[in-house]
Amino acid sequence: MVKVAPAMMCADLANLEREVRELEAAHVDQLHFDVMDGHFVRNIMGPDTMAAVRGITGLPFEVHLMVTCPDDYTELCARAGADIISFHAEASTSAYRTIKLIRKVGCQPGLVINPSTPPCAVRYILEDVVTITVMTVDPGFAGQEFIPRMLDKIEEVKALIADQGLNCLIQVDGAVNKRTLAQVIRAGADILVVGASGLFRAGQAYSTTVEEIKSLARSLRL
Ligand code: S6P
Ligand code: MG
Repeated sequence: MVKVAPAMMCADLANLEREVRELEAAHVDQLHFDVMDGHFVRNIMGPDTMAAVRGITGLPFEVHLMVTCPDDYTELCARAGADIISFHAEASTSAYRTIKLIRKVGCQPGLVINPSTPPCAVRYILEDVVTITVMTVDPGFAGQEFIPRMLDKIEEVKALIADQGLNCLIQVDGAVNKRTLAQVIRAGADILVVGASGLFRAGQAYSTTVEEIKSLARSLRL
């Protein structure tokens, strides 16, 4: 079953508890928190929002580290309530060490690749992570245009996982919405990060959107 992971930077931050209750009622699978250092990407956002939300929900949390030094953030994110910590292949110069640090703080590791990074970048790390996130926009901001060439990359990552007989899940992040959803699911996405256009500003109840996504996934995967 395809999982739905709302990108919380797109939620109404002035009404966060109400947002979280509506997402729980819509049966989302986990929450996606973007953390950005203003260096790896131009935007800035720390883990404080995640820590605040940890106090009000038992949903699994994944943190997407868009930072130059992921090793410096593992403990901070674990303390703020992360379950999965995802870091960028382009940022970590010592990915195996980063993975060890993430496990040491009691979290599960995930790897993220930018649109211009080839799928072979995940080849020697697949068995050590629980998710590979394929970015379908350049990281840093919500509301960008989907990059269609990424569909091939999702398929290629899927094939690499199958070749090695692994259970690692593919997450897709960036402009996943009504226009792109079916292609992303067909290409092999297991977890969909949905943000502005895909959920929070889709103009309908979150429960309707989540149900639409899940029933589309069921029909495409039958
Ligand atoms: C983008 C960030 C994402 C966005 C997400 C939602 O740098 O990693 O997680 O929050 O993509 O935005 P949208 O509007 O692209 O769906
Ligand atoms: Mg993200």
